Amino acid sequence: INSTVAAMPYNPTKPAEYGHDNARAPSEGAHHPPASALVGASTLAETNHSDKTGRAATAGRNPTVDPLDRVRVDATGQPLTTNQGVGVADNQNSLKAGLRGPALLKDFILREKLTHFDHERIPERVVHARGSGAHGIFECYEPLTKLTRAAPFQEAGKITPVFVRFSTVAGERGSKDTPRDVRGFAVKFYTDEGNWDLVGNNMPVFFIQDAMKFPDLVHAVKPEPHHAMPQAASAHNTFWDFIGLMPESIHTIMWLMSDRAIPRSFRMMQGFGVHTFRFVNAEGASVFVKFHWNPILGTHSLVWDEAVKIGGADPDFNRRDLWDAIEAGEYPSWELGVQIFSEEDAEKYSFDVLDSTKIVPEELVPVTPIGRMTLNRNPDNFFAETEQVAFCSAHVVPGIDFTNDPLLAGRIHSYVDTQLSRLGGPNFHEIPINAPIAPVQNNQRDGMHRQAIHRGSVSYEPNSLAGGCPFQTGVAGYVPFPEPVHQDEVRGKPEKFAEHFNQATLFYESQSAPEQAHIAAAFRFELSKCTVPAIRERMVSMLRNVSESLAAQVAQGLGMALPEPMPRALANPPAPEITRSPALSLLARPGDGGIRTRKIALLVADGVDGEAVASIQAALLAAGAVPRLVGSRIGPVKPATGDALDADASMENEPSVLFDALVLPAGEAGIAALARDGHTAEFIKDQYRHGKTILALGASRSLLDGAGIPVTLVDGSPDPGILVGAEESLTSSVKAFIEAVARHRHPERETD
Ligand code: HDE
Repeated sequence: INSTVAAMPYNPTKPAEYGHDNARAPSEGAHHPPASALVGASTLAETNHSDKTGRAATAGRNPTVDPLDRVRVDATGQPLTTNQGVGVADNQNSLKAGLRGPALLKDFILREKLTHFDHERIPERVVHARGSGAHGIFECYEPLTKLTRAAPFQEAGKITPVFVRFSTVAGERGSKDTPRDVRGFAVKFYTDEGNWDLVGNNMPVFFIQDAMKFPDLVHAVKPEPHHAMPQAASAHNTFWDFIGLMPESIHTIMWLMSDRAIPRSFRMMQGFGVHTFRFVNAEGASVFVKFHWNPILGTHSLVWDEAVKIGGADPDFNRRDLWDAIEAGEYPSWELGVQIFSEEDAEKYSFDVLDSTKIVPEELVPVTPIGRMTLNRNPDNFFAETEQVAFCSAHVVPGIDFTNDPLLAGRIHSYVDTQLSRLGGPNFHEIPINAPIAPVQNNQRDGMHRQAIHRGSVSYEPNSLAGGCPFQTGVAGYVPFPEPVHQDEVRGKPEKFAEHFNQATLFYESQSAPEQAHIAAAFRFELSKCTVPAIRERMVSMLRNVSESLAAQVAQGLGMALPEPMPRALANPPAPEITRSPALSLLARPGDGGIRTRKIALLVADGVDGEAVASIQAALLAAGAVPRLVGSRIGPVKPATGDALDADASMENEPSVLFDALVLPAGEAGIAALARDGHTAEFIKDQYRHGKTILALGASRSLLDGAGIPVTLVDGSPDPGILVGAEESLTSSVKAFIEAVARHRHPERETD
């Protein structure tokens, strides 16, 4: 081949990219072949073996690896080919009639390459366009055979593979991770009896009660159609115009204005099935069930100013966090909990369990943990897996059934329908990430992109020519719960659906003081972006039915007089069962009390006390955190004591908002050098403003003073998140620091 290439009429003064003899080609070994999916389970990332970002992933096999192996492609050591498998001799130059002549139409290799490229994009999801996915497993705690015959819940220890996709809702595919928004939490269980998709959100309630209103809701929140602004934001006229006219949305709006709408991490948010579903057991008996995912790391949020700044510093903040944690072997995990109640109990509640704008308070029906999900493998290819995965509320398995929630009914239709245009036809179930591990046999045939090659002459049932196969399963397959239906056809809503405010009040009253303050601030921010005064007024009049104090704060924040309360649809609404639900506050969800995977900045400069830096770094690594040495620039740092340090981040490329906590070093010369850099005070101020823990060692207290940071709260008591430690008592200072970081944030510091 080489001699043929050499004989070709190259322009001798302008050889192909790598030269005639490939002299400038990357040498063998200079590229990084992916770890073979067939041999081990670890995936490739430059951070995989870095103690700066955690520990190396442990090798382990995920059950979903096996079925997908048949389609995984690894080009290591392989020649380049066309899609027809023809070797490509030259991937640099199109075919021309002479070196300066016209390109030739018969260059099928160029045309195939460009044609494929022209069609690389597919339509993004109409909602939830931006998302991040991962593979994992679900493990059942105890058999639930009394309640359901659903395959994942039949035996203690039973493992079911899953694929999960987290998402924002309103933003486009390339938008940022940190807008104020609901987050999607969609789980595909590849069960032995077919795929079950639990397509949930990180909030337990939804804006509307009936699928009829979904397109209106989405049109209202998406960028306004005349100028396509704002991107990934609800703070604009059309959204609040719609909400003000839809009092049923107010409960979900309270969640949306709370810190739940700006999660610190996908790994630190709850998930909810939202609707009431049914469990059905082998005898056909049914109970109502609501699904809850509770993260082992606790439920934690950003604060708004931080979320806004992260949007610029790292728009992939949540995506990177999930990816890095899994690469580092810090597999995130959630407990699946269920609330189980009977139809008779449900009849008695003050709200309707078919209304997706209502929760069933945990104080009324406790959440029982039934299993644990762990995400332990990143996708190999974002498009093939995360983009092409198709979730669908209609994907249920025997043992799981629907209720008459009118929102759910619309979803059962919508998800299949949307894939027809998004994934280009009715065979999207054959795309590897969507294919069940349970065998698929039926008489559906043909259509775009059909993969299966069906054999034989029979594609109908009943048949005798194929011996009646594939045959109906009878009760072994999916049998719907025989819910009796005998009513007139009407367009309308049940009476209890008309009560909108009890649970909005319950949510607000159950929050801690800082959480309530954040809700008021969020309303103030969002409504201040509405340019039509009547829209602001309508919202504040609605808030008067939730909380007079909240309405007054928001009105004050908007510089407006309090309007009359909005008339209620029900003059005498049913009294709520409870008026406080501690479970609704983030304070109820601290997690396991550790600091695993928390990113901690250790500021460094020439002249810092290197021994202290190294020892803190080691202690934080031992606690499972991710300490990073952050300098004025990246690269080597000469400490006053100890070994040379290597700053792997700078205050410019990894600003303060990307870290959960901060350590200021000891060492006079180093402190002086940091004080000379204008970024230092900004870095410290943002840590402080966002309620994070700061440890100031030795003389670095002067950096706090320089940034105007007090070490006490406004009432004069010590700030529990500001620790000033002497170098001699390093061990106890670091211990206190770790405990303070585990509290996530110190909201007592906040003044608005
Ligand atoms: Fe969705 N929703 N939705 N939704 N939804 C979609 O399906 C829809 C609703 C949720 O990561 C779409 O494949 C209707 C509630 C998630 O791929 C679409 C209604 C909840 C995801 C659709 C709702 C959700 C979607 C867009 C009201 C929480 C992302 C692309 C009747 C329980 C899944 C797609 C993923 C995606 C329709 C309301 C969660 C258009 C009609 C309530 C997590 O089919």
